[in-house]
Amino acid sequence: MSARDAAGGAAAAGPRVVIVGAGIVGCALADELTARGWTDVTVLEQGPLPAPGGSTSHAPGLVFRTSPSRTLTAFARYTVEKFGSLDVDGVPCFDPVGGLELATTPARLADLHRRAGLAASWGVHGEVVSAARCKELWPLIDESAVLGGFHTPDDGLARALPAARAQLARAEGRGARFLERHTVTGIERAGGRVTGVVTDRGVFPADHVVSAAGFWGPVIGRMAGVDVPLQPLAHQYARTEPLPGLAGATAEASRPILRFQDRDLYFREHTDRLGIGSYAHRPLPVDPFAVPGYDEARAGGLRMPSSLPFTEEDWAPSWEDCRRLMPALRGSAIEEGFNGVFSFTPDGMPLLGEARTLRGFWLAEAVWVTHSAGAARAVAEWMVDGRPELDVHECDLTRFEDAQRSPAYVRDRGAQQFVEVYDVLHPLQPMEQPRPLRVSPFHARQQELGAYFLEGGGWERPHWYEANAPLAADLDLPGRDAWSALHWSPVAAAEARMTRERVALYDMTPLRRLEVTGPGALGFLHGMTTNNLRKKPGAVTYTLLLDRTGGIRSDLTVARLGPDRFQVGANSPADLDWLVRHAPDGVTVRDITSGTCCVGVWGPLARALVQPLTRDDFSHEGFGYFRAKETYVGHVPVTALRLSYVGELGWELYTSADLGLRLWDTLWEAGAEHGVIAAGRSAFNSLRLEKGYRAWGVDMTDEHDPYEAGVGFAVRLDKGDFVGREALRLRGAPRRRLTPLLLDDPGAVVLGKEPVYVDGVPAGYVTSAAYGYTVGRCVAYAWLPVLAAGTGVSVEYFGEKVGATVADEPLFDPTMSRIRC
Ligand code: FAD
Ligand code: THG
Repeated sequence: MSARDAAGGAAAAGPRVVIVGAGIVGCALADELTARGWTDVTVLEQGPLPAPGGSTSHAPGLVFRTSPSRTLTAFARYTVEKFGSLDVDGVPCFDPVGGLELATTPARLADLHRRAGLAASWGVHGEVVSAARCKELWPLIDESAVLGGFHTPDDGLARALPAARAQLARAEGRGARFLERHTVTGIERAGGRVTGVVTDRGVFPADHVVSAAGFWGPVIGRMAGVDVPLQPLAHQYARTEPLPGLAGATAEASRPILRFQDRDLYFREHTDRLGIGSYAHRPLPVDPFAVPGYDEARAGGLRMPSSLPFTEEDWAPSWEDCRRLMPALRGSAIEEGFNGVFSFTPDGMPLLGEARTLRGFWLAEAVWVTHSAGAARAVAEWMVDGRPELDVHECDLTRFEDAQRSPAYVRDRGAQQFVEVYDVLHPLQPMEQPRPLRVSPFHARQQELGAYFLEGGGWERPHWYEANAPLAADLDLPGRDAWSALHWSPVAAAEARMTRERVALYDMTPLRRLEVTGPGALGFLHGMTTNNLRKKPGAVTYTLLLDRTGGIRSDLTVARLGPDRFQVGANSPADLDWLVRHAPDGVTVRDITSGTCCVGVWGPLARALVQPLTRDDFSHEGFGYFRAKETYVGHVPVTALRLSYVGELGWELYTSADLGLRLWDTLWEAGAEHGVIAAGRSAFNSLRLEKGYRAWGVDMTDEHDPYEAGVGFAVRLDKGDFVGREALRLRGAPRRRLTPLLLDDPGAVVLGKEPVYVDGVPAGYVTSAAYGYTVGRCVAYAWLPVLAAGTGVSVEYFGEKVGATVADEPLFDPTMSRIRC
């Protein structure tokens, strides 16, 4: 008899769920699942309850909601809302003391304005305040050291352990079981599904298992054969002795939680003491496999597994910084400190979702207290309803490529995330290590041309080529502020112009390619996507993957290369995951990105360049728009697709990786007489925005339907059934739209994520933006209420309001005369 049967109990509803770990995440998830009627929930915890010894047990609980990630901010907003409604014995689980981020350098002050913009975009109230106001809010600081601050009055302190207890109690009230001192030692599986969880005290059968084991995630993952790409690192937290400046305090805290990012420090009150956290020290990685569970006998209730001895030598410089910021600390000392362990992922985002390789095995890992309720709600919705309400693609555990899950990568990137946690990071800021990781076969040529590489998905991606600098010499471009000039060059403008006027080669290798084959492939893809795919081989179709509610999971190009053979141009690894999950027997879905490469040959002279290299007819009549051919270019077998994300005549040419360099050289040599150039992503992004082509994951996500996102043209409701069709039928008229804006001032630039004001009120946010070199204005797409073309709005950029006007789209070549020729 299993432990579960032995427990017996009341009839529980829903599938059998076992959650590993009763930290803040496990408790929140049990609460959210049982609230949705899944009450057969068992939470297994190796430590003693209610303080089992994980990261939650001593998290100081600062909740700053503002983040560049809209998803993380939404998670945090829900945490604040939820904890605000919870209490334990009358003590509320959230204390809205507010938040204050300080600037001591001009660059930081500018960044605080940018963060204020992010806050406005994501619905968080905050304002940039003077040094004097900072002093008023935090009397201990030396006003002369501070230039200003960002004050968010509704941020505050989460009481992490009480919040866990309150959610635990509520879940228990609905039938969940929390079993302490149960150490999970194995995950049972059969036929690609989880079937149960093994502990030192018996086996628990399960239909779903969620690892909420915090920084022990990789240990549980190994039991399930699933990579859990997180790196535990220790981080210093110390408390001062009682401070005269806080004498007489009765409340646990009354001043805002405080961040001093210029010195990688944060502060909170503990009644008459200060608690200080530091990210200033060297990364202190911890091997999760070497951290034992909680052993009360040995620990005497004090040393929890997530709390390592304080290292004085790492603390010393930070203590100096603290005393400079708060002179009152000069006469005081640290009373206690520890090095607390928690999780860092390669990109700093949580790991949520179901493993592709093991059905029913879920992760809810690398989640801060700040995001815990929101993340748990998303996972619960995902499990119960099949999808979260909120777009969580940035947290989806499938986002990492194979090359991004090696222990070495996870260790290096995790450490880097620790170092950068408070840095001012440009949206294009590339990772420094490990580089180069993935390179296309054209890499050597790109280096020769002086490519300025940035990194995405592990790929080295040229943003422009210094070799083209002479072409930029005579361009008359508006100047840029320092921020928008970072990772940008006027050479991009020249590359854009050459693409519109002559011909350019674009490395499209990182564009994800899937091969879908088998007798049922056509029916499968037709039923999974919105457009009509029942066309003869040789057709290419732009189509959408929707979820059941009609939200956009991706936009694809589907090339029918043979009766049962398709090449799909996709976006994120989640597309592969989604198609593999749904593929019936006899249909094979394979990611062929790594073994192949792609070069885009685009511009009015593209045909003149390519035609002499092939015996096939590349005329408009012989090779129409959105058609595919398998042919040869010089010595190289290629699949050619006639389409263009930059809005010019031309082809995407695909071949196997081994022949890539030969393909590039062939095109380069033939292009010499046409003045061919290599062009980078900076030009590419500008050109696609002028053309109004959406980027999935930035401009549109599964929170949006095709009509409001402006891709309704790819939906054929009359084609027969497809995923999302019924939901689309029921959708009303759009109340918001992905709206093209042109900034009024030809010299103004925004970069994305800025708030947009209509009639002076925040009404939406910019998704992507780039200077449109052909239209001579910055193009910005924004989610806004439905507005007529010509409406004036404003975009906030570093605290300044920039005028913009709703435009008609596309801004460039509405008659398609450049492409269909
Ligand atoms: P945990 O709380 O670690 O819970 C995981 C549980 O799983 C543990 O109780 C563990 O015992 C159990 N478990 C593991 N393996 C097994 C097994 N094999 N069998 C059974 N049970 C198992 N976050 C903020 O938002 N704001 C802050 O100010 C903040 N400051 C921090 C300061 C410090 C010093 C530290 C260490 C962390 C801080 N964090 C902060 C981060 C935050 O504490 C964590 O991200 C969060 O608590 C993680 O919660 P969790 O439930 O995922 O993990
Ligand atoms: N190339 C290929 N596949 C892709 C992309 C790509 N898949 C992912 C992503 N990029 C898809 N995005 C687009 C967006 C627009 C177009 C192509 C891919 C496009 N649209 C035309 C338009 O809207 O006018 C044509 C639409 C139609 O005729 O249906 O070209 O870059 N291979």
